[in-house]
Amino acid sequence: MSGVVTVNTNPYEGQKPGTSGLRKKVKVFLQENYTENFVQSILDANKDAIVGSTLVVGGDGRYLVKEVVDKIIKISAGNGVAKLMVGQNGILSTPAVSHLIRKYKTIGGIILTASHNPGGINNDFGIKFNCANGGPAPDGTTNRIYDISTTIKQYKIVPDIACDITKVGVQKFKVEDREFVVEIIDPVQDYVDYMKEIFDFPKIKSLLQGSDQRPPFKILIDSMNGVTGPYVRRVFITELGASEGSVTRTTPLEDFGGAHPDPNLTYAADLVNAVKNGDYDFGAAFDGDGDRNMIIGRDAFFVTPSDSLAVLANHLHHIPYFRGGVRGLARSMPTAAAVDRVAQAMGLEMFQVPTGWKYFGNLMDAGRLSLCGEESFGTGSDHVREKDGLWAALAWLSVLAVAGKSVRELLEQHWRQFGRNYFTRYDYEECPSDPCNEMMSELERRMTSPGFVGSTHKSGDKTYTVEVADNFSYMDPVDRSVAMKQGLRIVFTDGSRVVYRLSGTGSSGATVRLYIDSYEAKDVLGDAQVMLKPLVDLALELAQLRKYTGRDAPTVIT
Ligand code: VG1
Ligand code: CO
Repeated sequence: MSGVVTVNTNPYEGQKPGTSGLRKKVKVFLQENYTENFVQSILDANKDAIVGSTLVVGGDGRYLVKEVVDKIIKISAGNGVAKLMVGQNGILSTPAVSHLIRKYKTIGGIILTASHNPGGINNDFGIKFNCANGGPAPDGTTNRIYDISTTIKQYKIVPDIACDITKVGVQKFKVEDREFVVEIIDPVQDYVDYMKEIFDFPKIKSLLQGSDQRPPFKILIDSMNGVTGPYVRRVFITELGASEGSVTRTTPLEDFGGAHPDPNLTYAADLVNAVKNGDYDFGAAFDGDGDRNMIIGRDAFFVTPSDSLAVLANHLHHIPYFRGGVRGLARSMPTAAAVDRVAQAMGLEMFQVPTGWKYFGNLMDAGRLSLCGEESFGTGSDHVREKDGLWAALAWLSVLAVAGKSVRELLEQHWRQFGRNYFTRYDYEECPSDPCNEMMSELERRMTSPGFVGSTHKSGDKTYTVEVADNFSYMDPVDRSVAMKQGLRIVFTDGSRVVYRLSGTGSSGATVRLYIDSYEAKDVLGDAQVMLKPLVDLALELAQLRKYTGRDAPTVIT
């Protein structure tokens, strides 16, 4: 029998969850009681439900995941949690956690990830709490966790629980007069079973293997040394019969092999080059925790996430899960408006929420939202309450199996039907914080001054007139909660748009994001960087971005 020990502690500053959980350098989490404080704050924020509850725990395999799983086991035991479901070796993708919470009706889960941020002792770690609906905790809950962390005085722990997380099976412990159970689960099984319900696997399999009518469809799936490796192997190799050569970097590594596990044209350059130089019809990459996806076609034809969302929306009926009907569609505010046109054509409700997946959950729970996405390589549906990288790749393959077209042909057909929203995003990573904050407040002051709306701006051969200029705010239509200051937005009379935000997922300095979106009804086959050049120049000029960031060029262009 083990006893509960109450340990005195002092609060740390800054345990404020950002866009998606608390993310800091590993060394910050290694400070004495830093992690314990935050875990106890999560449990205290759920005080009424915690005794006798079940929680799911797992992470993306990065450095520190195993040690923190062990702490969570001991602190959960100390706080009267009845059962933990833990991924073997601490491994669970973010969408898999969301699914497990929903399937086993737990009160929530704790996800150990800093997502697309690099891992290893000198890089990032993160802790995120998801609620009973499987989704990231809403602002109300994360604010409560933060408030508790600012005054925390003690945490409760059972130090002498020794739980082996390497073996699948149930381990039972006696904690004072209660039983505490840890079930170590196969991280992949439930998730793969669910994918087989959602999609027509035989159909995808015959696409990949080819038939009398059609040559094999060659794919390359890149897990970027992140958590999706084991999921990708089970789905593509075991279930869909793909060859070893169709998957790459499928062993989760603590430092992601030194890679930046962010599936975009810059950080997933290996995949882009392999597809460009090889004989592949389709490429996909996922981020560290498996919720993001990048889709490319033959010759590395790039599908912007905003277009990906619109194309999937338009073909959703090809996926068995949606045969019962599609409810509404949604995107985050900075995401290009391509999907809005599909919603209109299909007569569906369309929502525009702030950046961050937590804002989609209420709409899904209310039965008003089926498919949603973000420009930041996030796509997902109401099958779980997180974005889901592998799901997106399977959705694309399902659509391609029916359409009998290449990725490029499908996109070009889409643009001819709906017109094209040209989109680009510029990221200026890890800039000095103070000047960036100043840039944002100065820009907001200017944008909201009298005379800015209606003003005209020349750039290249174009003239833009401001129609709307605001700091985006959102009222949740379900619970009427309000999120303020979600990004500076300038919309021009021709419908084109520039958006400025500071990232809420970085662990140091400030990352500035600039989003540009412009619609063309007919001229749909241009190059986005060329088409958007006047608008980009204007956006840089309006914010004086070069001056404040000290950067001539962005770190990443999408
Ligand atoms: C970024 C993206 C946002 C996404 C968030 C979490 O946030 O812009 O769209 O939801 O990351 O994604 P920010 O605040 O840095 O812009 V993940 O895959 O890092 O959990
Ligand atoms: Co992620």
